[in-house]
Amino acid sequence: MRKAWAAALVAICAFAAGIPNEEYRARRQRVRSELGNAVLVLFGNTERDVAGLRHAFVQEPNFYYLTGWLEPGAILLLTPDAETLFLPPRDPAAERYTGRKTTPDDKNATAATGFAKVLPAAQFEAQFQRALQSRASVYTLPGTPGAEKLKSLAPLREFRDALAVLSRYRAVKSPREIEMIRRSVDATVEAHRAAWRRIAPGLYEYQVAAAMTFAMQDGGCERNAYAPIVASGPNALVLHYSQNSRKMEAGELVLMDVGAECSAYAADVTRTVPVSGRFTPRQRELYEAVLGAQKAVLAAVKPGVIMGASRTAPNSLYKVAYDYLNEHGKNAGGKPLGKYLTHGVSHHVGLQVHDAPSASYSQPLEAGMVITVEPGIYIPEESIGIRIEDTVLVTPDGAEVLSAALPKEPGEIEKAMAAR
Ligand SMILES: [Mn+2]
Repeated sequence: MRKAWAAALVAICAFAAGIPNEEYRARRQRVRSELGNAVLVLFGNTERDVAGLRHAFVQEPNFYYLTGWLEPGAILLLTPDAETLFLPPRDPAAERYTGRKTTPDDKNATAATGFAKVLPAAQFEAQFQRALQSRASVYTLPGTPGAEKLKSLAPLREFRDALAVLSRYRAVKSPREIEMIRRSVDATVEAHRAAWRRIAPGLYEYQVAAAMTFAMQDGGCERNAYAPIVASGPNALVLHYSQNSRKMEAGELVLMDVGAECSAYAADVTRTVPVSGRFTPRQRELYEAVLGAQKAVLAAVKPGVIMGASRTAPNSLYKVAYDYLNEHGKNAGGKPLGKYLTHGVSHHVGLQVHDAPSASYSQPLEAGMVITVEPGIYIPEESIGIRIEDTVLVTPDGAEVLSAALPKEPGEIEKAMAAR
């Protein structure tokens, strides 16, 4: 049964892997139509930037969003009336280590890249200068080595932030992107279920992370979308804890913030469960407060609302969570819980787990955005951290919880863990 499910997911992932070249071309066309009197240059990652013995090569996400191109060292030049992809020359020594790469004189370069014009990277500078002759400004990713290089080539031009523009586009997902994210979320839900089957007093956090990573990759996803957080007991107070080196004890909670990346798209899901399978009364009380806050936020998600980055931002998801926590539950001294909400409750999810990184927290939500809903409380005096996070699609009239298949009611979690 499980095998069949996994095989089906692999098949779906293989299908979904093909966002067709036409969709990337349409994205570039949209950017070009809004360039005005500017050009846009994006540098893909090089193997030197990101690959090594510890990490596999990953593409720069903005470059990937506009090209779908996964090979290293490429450069994208967009003008209002043309688009060009520049590829590096053949490097037989490097190819012995990392495999054959496409070059501009390969017969299939146009079909493989989806660009009518593919040129050697050595021609980039001349083409860039020519494109700039009649144009005033350059969009690129600020603060990158590429941006510094462009500034030295065009010191008198105005430089603009391409990340701001592309984050705005990237925040609203296409139907195909939403399908990809659904696959990643489904595999992530299976990973959490696998963790629940494995968790027990005496087990190390990395053993739970291993069970989750196995389930995701076995389910057709290439990798974790981010370093898995398996935080037992006091480690749950550390928001991005990733050592995963502690032995879990009976009576503690374990927080798992773990998500798959399938065909380049991330999922982001957190559950907090009891190590020995049953919440203590106090754990359950605090858990119910977070769960209530999470449901209140989910009920508030719809177009027009903002995520918000402060406790007072009006019409914001943040304020909904903060207010709920202040009205439900108390700390050991009888004070409200709101002050223990120490991070944002939402962010975009997509090609990156924190997607569209430059998108504003005060930008109104739109249908087609995919965000997290993840309130949490972190109470050092009680050595307890609880976060509940779902990946959510904003719909025309509300929200669809993509990770709804993963239980979060305390009774359901206890039941699932008792059934092992
Ligand atoms: Mn998150």
